Amino acid sequence: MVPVLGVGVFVWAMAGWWPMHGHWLPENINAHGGVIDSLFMFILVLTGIIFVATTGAMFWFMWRYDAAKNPEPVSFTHGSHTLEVVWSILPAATLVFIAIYQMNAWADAKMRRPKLATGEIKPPLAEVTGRQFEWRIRYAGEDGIVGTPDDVQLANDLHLPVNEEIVLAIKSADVLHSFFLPNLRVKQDVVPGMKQFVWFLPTKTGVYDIVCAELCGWGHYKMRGRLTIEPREKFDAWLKQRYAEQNQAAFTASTGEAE
Ligand SMILES: [Cu+2]
Repeated sequence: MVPVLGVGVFVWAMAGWWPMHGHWLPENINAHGGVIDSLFMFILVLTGIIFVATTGAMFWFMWRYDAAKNPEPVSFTHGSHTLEVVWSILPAATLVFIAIYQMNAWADAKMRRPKLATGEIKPPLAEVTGRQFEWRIRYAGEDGIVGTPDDVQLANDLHLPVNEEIVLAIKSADVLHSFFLPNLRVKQDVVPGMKQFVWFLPTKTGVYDIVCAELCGWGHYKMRGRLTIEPREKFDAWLKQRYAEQNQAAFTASTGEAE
C-alpha cells in the first residue's frame, strides 16, 4: 500500500485538487523560471512512469511466481542477453537525452550572466554571505562598489527592484550553505572560499522567503530571510533610508550623541 499511497498523494498534490491546492511548487515569479518548472515536471513525469511500471512489474512477478502456488523450484538460467542489452541501453539513452535537452537551460541559469547595455557582464547589485545562522547582505554604498567601507550592511532582509535582471554575489563565511529562493527557482550551494553569482528577473512585487537548503548545523532551521520585491523608486528610497540610518548609527557610536 505504501507505493500506491505515495504515488496517489503525489498525483493529488500535483493536480492541485482540493485541499491540496498550492501545496506543490510555490508561485513562480522569475521570468526565466518557467523553463526550470517544465524541466522539473518533465523529469518527474518520466521517472514517475518508470517507477510505476517497474514497481508494477515487480509486484506482478511476486504474485505470479508465489512459492505457495508454484511448488516446483526454479532452475537456474543465465537469462536473456538481448533483454539485458535493452535495459542497459534504454536508461543510458534516456539520461543522455535529458543531459542534452537541459543544456540550454543550464547555460542560461549558470553560465550566461546578464550583460549591461555596453556589453560588459552585469555587476552584482548586492552580496549575500551565508553564515551560521543568517544571511548577511551588503549593498554598494555611494561609490557603487560592493566590498568597500561605505557599504550598506543588513541581515536577513533583501530588497530588490521588480522587472530588472538581478545579479547577486553569494559567499559563505563558514560552512556549506545553499541559497534558496523558492519563488524565483534559484538554488545554489554556497561554498566557503568561493564567490559565485546567481541571476534572475523578478516579475511580481511582494514578500517572499529566503531559505537555506543545506543542513549547515544546529540552527539550520532558522536560517531564513525575507526577500522584498518592489518597484524601483521604492527600492531606491528604502536603500537610501538604510544608508542614512547606518551612517547615523556610526556617527552616534563615535560621538556618543544622537544628534
Ligand atoms: Cu545554512
